[in-house]
Amino acid sequence: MVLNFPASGRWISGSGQVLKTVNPATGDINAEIGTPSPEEIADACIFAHQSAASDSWRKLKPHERATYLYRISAAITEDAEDLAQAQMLENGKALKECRQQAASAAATFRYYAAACETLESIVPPNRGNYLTVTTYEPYGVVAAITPWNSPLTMEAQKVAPALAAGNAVVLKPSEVTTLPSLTLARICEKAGLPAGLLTVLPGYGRDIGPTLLARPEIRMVSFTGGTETGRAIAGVAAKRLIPAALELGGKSPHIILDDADIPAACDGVIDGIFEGMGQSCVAGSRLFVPRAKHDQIVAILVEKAEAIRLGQPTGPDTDIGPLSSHHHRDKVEEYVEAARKEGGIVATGGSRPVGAQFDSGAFYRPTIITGLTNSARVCQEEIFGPVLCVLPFDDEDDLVATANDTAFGLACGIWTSDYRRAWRIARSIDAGTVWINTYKQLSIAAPFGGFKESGIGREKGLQGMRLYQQAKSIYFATA
Ligand code: TXE
Repeated sequence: MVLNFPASGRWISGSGQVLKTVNPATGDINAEIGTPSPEEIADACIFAHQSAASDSWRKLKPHERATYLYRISAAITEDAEDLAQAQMLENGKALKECRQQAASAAATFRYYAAACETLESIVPPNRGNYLTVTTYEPYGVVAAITPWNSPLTMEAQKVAPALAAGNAVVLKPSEVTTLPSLTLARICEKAGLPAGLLTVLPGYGRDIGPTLLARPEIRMVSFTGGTETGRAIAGVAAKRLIPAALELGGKSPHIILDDADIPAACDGVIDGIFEGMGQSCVAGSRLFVPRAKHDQIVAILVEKAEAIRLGQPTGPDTDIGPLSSHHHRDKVEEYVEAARKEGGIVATGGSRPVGAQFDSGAFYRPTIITGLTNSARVCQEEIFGPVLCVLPFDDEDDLVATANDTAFGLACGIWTSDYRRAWRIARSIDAGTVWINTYKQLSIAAPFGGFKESGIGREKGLQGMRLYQQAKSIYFATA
């Protein structure tokens, strides 16, 4: 049975080529999903535009719009297991992590419902006989283009604030993970969200993306994915003069200073790279350690990496599942081979796990590489897999210069018992997020995004709602 998708106010089968999604843990087909033709994309965008412009959405007071978001949040909580299973089937993340992400999606809708009710317009200081009120208006229709690594959280992070801001959303999920987006759309419908405010267009980026972004109804695009795709989308947005928010890749430095609590730091490093199989934009993939402590730290990390339990995502004892696709595993393997050729020493991992349960899945062992310098290809390019490179440093200046010597600037972790050093280094690192004595803690209330080639714009927090609005200043004469 081919699954339908919500477009133009109903669930349609689409006349594009049918998309098949694959379970990366087993190689089995999960689903066959319809995709839209260019005409159906056009119709869906026109319908979304009408829905955004209709009085029943455009003229709602923010606290009235909030009620929809509260209801979606409650409906996500009710159907959280469906969302978690849908994501697990398609990207192979351990079920327990998928469940946490479904809960986080519900919290995101709740947060933006509250933001809707509390965000204020501005009355700027008055410089003459007039009163100015700055209001924030929606763009109309926003395109949200999302990746496969964490669709549950990333889609909530775009859809919730864009709706809260008064827009309609046309969501283009990754071709690898469409089921979670269809599940979210069902949940929104069940929660009473009016038709046309959330459209889902399944399909390959190269097929859907150019047609979608060329549509005049699309007035803003919010993208999360790889840097090269982001660059292409920015090019289209520049030609059309529409804003593009881009959350892209990373090659984040994770730093252990000589005064750190080493066992705690090593736990943080292991989670920071191997949780979710390293398929996280903020994965701490370059570890900087004091030269004198290099061997001691590597020995601890190897022991911890070898204790990680790989397995089927449904397994109650599974820490990490497979990579999200067999194709992606090939890419990770190529990177490890490239590291070997450049003189890298594989301290652990560097191969597929052996055993019947791993035979047909896209599994790969957590891998730690030493003996390279920061200029090696694996230290410069985003692998997006379970591969950690350990790099020794000599002093703070050398550390900061080398940590910043990358095209990316997404995140950084620092482990130290000296808060002054933590502050100094945190301020010197080019990154949108810095963690001190923790890693990968993320709050919906704090802005998130990248420096340099890691992106443009900030999602999350109150700015994450303003991202989907444009300021308008209205002047009233007072004399
Ligand atoms: O990403 P793409 P891919 C990085 C990571 C990964 C690499 C490639 O390094 O190995 O990117 O992954 C849609 N117009 N990240 O190929 O292509 C596509 O269909 C419009 C980092 O999966 O960026 C999908 O919905 N859309 C990352 C989305 O873009 C297009 C998360 C992301 O896919 C398009 C994922 C086009 N021309 C990968 N081409 C992060 N920052 O978290 C593709 N798409």
